[in-house]
This record gives sequence, structure tokens and C-alpha cells, in this order.
Amino acid sequence: MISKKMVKALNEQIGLEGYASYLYLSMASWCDKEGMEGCAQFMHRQSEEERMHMLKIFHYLSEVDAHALAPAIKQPPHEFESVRSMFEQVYKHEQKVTASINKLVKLSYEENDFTTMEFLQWYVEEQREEEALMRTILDKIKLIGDGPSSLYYIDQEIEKINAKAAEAEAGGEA
Ligand code: OFO
Repeated sequence: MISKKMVKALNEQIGLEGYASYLYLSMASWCDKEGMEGCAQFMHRQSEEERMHMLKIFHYLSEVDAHALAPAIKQPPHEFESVRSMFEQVYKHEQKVTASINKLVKLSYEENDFTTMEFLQWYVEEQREEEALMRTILDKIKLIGDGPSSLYYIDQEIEKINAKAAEAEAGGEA
């Protein structure tokens, strides 16, 4: 049986994933406003993914006969200094999520909860991929620069990532 401590920690993770979903939604809206359609589309997809991450834990808790709690989400920022600083914030948030997932894995180990430990493996892998993706984007932005004349090229690069993701989804890989 899953421990109360584990349930509480997983419910907190639901809140973190939920916040990520709203943060990225807010970023999508800002990108749209700034005329960066590729980035907006990217952020919408990230937002959807985070919602899925949240729901995955939600369903898991129900499955193990625990009470999943719909989280209170604090208001995310609506304005961002630049595209670069926005992606830096995404990267930082993903690092925070990774640290939190690692803590959950540690807790599951301490609680001898190997079912939850196994469940969390998906998140460990996902975080590795997400951090790598954000680092790649930030490296590209550093190369291109993020002055006004570079924004079009950054958006084009993000479009390429969107196209790849769409391709992977169509192939059933995503
Ligand atoms: Fe679910 O936190 Fe990002 O991937």
C-alpha cells in the first residue's frame, strides 16, 4: 500500500506539473503577442505535455487507491524580458522539476515503494530529454543572438523543432 508521505509528495508534484503547464501557456500567449508563431506553437505543445504529466500522476494515485488532489495554481508571469530570458526560465523550471522527481525517487526507495519507483522512471527519462532540448534551444539562441533582427531566425529554428515533434507524433513516437 502506498504511504501517506508518498501520496503527499506525489500530490505536490501534481502542483508543480500543473504550474509548468500554466507557465508555458502564459509564455505561448506572450510569444504570440510578440509575433513569434513558432515559439508560441512550441510553448502550447509544452503546456499540453505538462498537463499530461500532471494527469499521469493524477491517474496513478487513483489507480493505487489514493486521493489525487486538483492543485491550486499560482498565477504565472505574463511578461518576459526577451525570448532568451523566457527560455532560460523554462530551463530553470525544468531543472527544478528534475530535482523534485529525483527527490520522489529517493522517497520511493526509502519507503520500499517499488511500484512508485517504477512509475517514476518515465519521468526521469522525460526530464533528461526536456533539459537536453532546452539546452539545445539556448545554445542556438546564443549562436544566433537575440537582438530584434535575430528573432525571425530563432523562430525559424523553433519551427524546425515543431516540425520534428509533429513528425514524431505522426509516427507514434511522441
Ligand atoms: Fe513535467 O516537467 Fe517538464 O517535462
